[in-house]
Amino acid sequence: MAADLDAQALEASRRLIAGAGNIMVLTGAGVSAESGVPTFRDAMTGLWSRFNPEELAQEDAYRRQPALVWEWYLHRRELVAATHPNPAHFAIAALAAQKAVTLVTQNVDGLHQRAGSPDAIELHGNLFANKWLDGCGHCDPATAVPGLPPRCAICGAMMRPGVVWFGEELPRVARYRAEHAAENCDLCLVVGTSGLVYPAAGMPGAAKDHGAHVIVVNPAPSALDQTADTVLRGPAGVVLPLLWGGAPAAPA
Ligand code: BV8
Repeated sequence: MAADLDAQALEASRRLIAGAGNIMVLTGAGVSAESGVPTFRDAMTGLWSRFNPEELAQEDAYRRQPALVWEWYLHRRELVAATHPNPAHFAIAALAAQKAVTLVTQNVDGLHQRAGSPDAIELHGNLFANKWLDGCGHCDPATAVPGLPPRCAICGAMMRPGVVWFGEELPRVARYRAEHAAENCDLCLVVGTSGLVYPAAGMPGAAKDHGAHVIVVNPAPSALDQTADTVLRGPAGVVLPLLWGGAPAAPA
């Protein structure tokens, strides 16, 4: 067991989960760390080390340097496509088979879905989705002019990744569903997030304000430790299977 994982806190958390009615699980990049997906701020290795991801994941960066930003997303797609879900993803999928769970993720890597959580609410979109920047409404990927990035053959609009950039509103339905889950759960399990990006980072606090017990799982201190009733200091791939047993499955 992870060195600084408190056995009493673990046992108390096990009991809370077993007795919970509605569980909200909020995940961040840390849940995919053991799959080898660099966390949002780690993705800047090698070629990308001289850039700040929060500067690249912005619309004005895309308008200024479309080829650079588009290549950054292609690079991240390659990284993620080579990974597989880890025991943390599988454990969360297994929990949903036993309890009423709403899974809300800040991640864009699609690993929850590949681990068997088809209804993962993606607050920040998906790395592998595409959409258009200022499209004409008839932009069609099938006829797009290839390039970095591809462009609409009709209006010349740039294709862009289907993620939520900083300064952009979250998808309305996803945000509504996540906030509803936060306000109606009796247990909020926060896994692998630094708790720095809003409005996602405000959701555990909203759950607590509505009477939920908040458990944080993270090997390192996070901005949400203050909100937590219980902090389990360990890696998600180790802690989650200890909390309720995770169904191992073949990597998708
Ligand atoms: C919004 C998709 C309304 C893109 C992402 C100024 C101008 C505009 C907005 C703002 C502003 N100032 C503040 C804001 C709000 C802003 C924000 O919160 N900024 C922060 C930086 C202060 N939010 C927004 O802009 C949001 N929209 O508010 O719209 C609006 C509109 C206009 C103006 C104002 C408001 C949109 C936010 C979405 C941004 N898009 N991703 C892409 O991926 O390219 S966010 C991106 O970063 C990720 O998706 C993720 O959500 C976030 C990183 O957070 P984490 O997931 O927590 O990852 P991190 O690496 O930080 O931490 C990993 C954790 O895992 C660590 O704690 C580590 O200890 C732990 N860990 C490591 N290993 C393990 C582990 N845990 C468990 N097990 C392990 N093994």
